[in-house]
Amino acid sequence: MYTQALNTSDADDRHIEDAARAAAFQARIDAEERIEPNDWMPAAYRRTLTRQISQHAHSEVVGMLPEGNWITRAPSLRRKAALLAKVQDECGHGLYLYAAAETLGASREELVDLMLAGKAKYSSIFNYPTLTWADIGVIGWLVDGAAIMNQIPLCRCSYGPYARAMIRVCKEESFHQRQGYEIMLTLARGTDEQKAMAQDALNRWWWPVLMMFGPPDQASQHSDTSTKWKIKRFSNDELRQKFVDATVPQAQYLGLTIPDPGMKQNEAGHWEYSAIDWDEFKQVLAGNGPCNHDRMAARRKAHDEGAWVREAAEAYAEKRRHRQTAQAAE
Ligand code: BYC
Repeated sequence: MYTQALNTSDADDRHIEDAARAAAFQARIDAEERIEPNDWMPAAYRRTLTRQISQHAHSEVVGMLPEGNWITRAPSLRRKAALLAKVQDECGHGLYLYAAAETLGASREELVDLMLAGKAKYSSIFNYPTLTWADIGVIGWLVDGAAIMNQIPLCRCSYGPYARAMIRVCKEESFHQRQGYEIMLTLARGTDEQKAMAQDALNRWWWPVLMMFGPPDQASQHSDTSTKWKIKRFSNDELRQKFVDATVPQAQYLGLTIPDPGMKQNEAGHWEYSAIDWDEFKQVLAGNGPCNHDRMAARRKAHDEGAWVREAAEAYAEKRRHRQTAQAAE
């Protein structure tokens, strides 16, 4: 009878131990301490970060496609060099992010395979086509502008490797945003035809860019836990509003019109925008956006064609390992 009272199973002990660790973990987060790869973390924290960081990495890599489409058609050597550098930067961002995700125990191969199998998401925005040169201006101005708004707070994310990767990414995104705005300024001050092209690109990209920030707060399933863990510092709607408020004066300076006739500034100075078509967002996430099929096909083709590079890198690493073992044995 007495022994029964003391008879807790290993599983119960583990449960108590995990609860104590989870409390200590949350206390570290609340104290603004950084969590590093070898620190204990709840499995759900590891899962949510692996999901977010890998989706972010996939977005950077898929995001090279719409702009890469214009490298050979950029209107001057200067534009070509800047665009080439920007697209290379996006590739670099993907690599830092896969490396950050790997510190959580998931290999880059397995994360990439999930994306290629259609099981991991990438940003909805990259499922829209780049029809004219003005789209390249709008992507830099608005897509990178939205990315900066979302990523600056991620520089203070609780997970060290992600937060540190974001610092460099944000610096580079800032160059991208200016590059895009300068293209828009040139077009907006150009001929009537160029100005019309700039306006048309703004009309097509405005609403998809607002969707980049994710579903409205009441429909955002991960926000509560990600906020508690200080992965997220602002909600999807808060960042969307900050972006709109920052962008309206930039559009005014360009002399372009935001395609939202119902938009008005409230007494607090915020720009109130009309309802977003969340059905379109859901369709794009479900694989039915204008370019989902093309983007996945292009990624799968690039992956298959890069198989020999991965094999060569493996063979070289193996050769180096052998050499090092042989040298150590001498
Ligand atoms: N597109 O609970 P929620 C770039 C998903 S690349 C697709 O609010 P969370 C650039 C979400 O994943 C910029 N899916 O989620 C590159 C979740 O689905 P799962 C990419 C979206 O994570 C090249 C579900 O909807 N930036 O800058 O709390 C050239 C519910 O959402 C989207 C990042 O990845 C979307 N737009 O918040 C130029 C930033 N939105 O996973 C530029 C890092 C939501 O349950 N990520 N979903 O199946 C984040 O900050 C957050 O993950 C989000 C979403 C704010 C995007």
